[in-house]
Amino acid sequence: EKERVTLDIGGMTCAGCAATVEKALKGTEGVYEANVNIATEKGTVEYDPSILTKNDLKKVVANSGYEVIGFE
Ligand code: 9UX
Repeated sequence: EKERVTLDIGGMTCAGCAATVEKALKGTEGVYEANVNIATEKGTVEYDPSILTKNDLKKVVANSGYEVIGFE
């Protein structure tokens, strides 16, 4: 199973922040691929919904120091 979601991320101010969030997402079990863009302040994530929920992704972002403002 593979699902794709776009996260609206708040609190990132430079490319380093985006890299931190991306690394946290990529290192999470159940995440296949993650890309975080500082310019758009969005992240796209491909994940297995039988392992992770969207709310779990939100927690991963929060634990890395940033905030998911919404899902698209
Ligand atoms: Mo850039 Mo983000 O130096 O905390 S990594 S602002």
